Amino acid sequence: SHSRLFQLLAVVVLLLAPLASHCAPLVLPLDCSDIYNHDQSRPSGVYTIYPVGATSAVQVGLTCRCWFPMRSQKHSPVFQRRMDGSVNFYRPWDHYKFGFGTAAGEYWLGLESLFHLTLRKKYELRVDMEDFSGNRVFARYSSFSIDPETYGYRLHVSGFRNGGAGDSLSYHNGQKFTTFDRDQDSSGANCARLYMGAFWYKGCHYANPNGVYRWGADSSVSLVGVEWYHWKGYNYSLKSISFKIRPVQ
Ligand SMILES: [Ca+2]
Repeated sequence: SHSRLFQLLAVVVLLLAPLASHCAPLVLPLDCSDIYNHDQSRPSGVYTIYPVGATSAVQVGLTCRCWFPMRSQKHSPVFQRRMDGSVNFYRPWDHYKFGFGTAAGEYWLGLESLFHLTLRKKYELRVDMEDFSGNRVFARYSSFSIDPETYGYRLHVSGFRNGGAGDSLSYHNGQKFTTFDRDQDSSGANCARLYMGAFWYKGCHYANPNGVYRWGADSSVSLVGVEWYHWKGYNYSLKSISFKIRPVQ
C-alpha cells in the first residue's frame, strides 16, 4: 500500500540523512587542509581555495596545487613551483602580488593570497628541490608567515631542519619582497634586476627560486639561475623546486 511505501521511504531518508550531511559540499575551503579533511581519499592536485574567507566582500577562488602526502597529516598549498622552465618568472610587482602561471605546472600563488593564508593559521614551510641527476633534498622551517603589503610582505621564517638541502633561507628572514620595479632589499642595487628574479632579497641572496630556468650547471653568469646555494652553489640551476606551506598541528 502507499502508506507502507511512505513509511519505508521515511526510514530510508532517516538512515541516509547523517551520511548526506557528512558528504555535504564544502562551500568555502580556506586552504588545502579543509579540502583534505573533508575527503581524505583525495589525491594531490589542483583545487580551488578561498584564503580570504567569508569575511571578504568579494569571494575570490584561488586555483592552487594541494599536496597530500600519503600517511601524513600534512596538507600543503604549494605557493611556488618550478619544474620545466615553461613560465617566465621575471615579472613586476603586481604579478607577484596577485599570482601567475598555472597550478597544473609552474606558478606563483601570489603574495596577497599567501599573506591571507598565513594570517589565519600557523604554518610551517617545506622547500623540495631536485637536480638534473634525479637527486632530491628538502629544507624545512617550523614557522613561516609574511606581513601585509603595507609592510612589504616581509618574510618571517625560522626553525630550520635539514633534509639534505642546507639552510639557504634563514638569511632572508626579516626581508621585504623585491621585484625589478619595487626595490625593498638591503642592497644599494636592485637585487631582482641583478639576479633576474623576485624574492625576499637581502643584499642579495642564498636562494633564487624565481630566477632564470637554466637547465643545470652553467658558470657563464653566476647567481641568476634557480638556485639554492647551500646545496648546489651559485652556478647550478635546479631542475625543480617548490615551496609548500602546511598548518602546524
Ligand atoms: Ca636595493
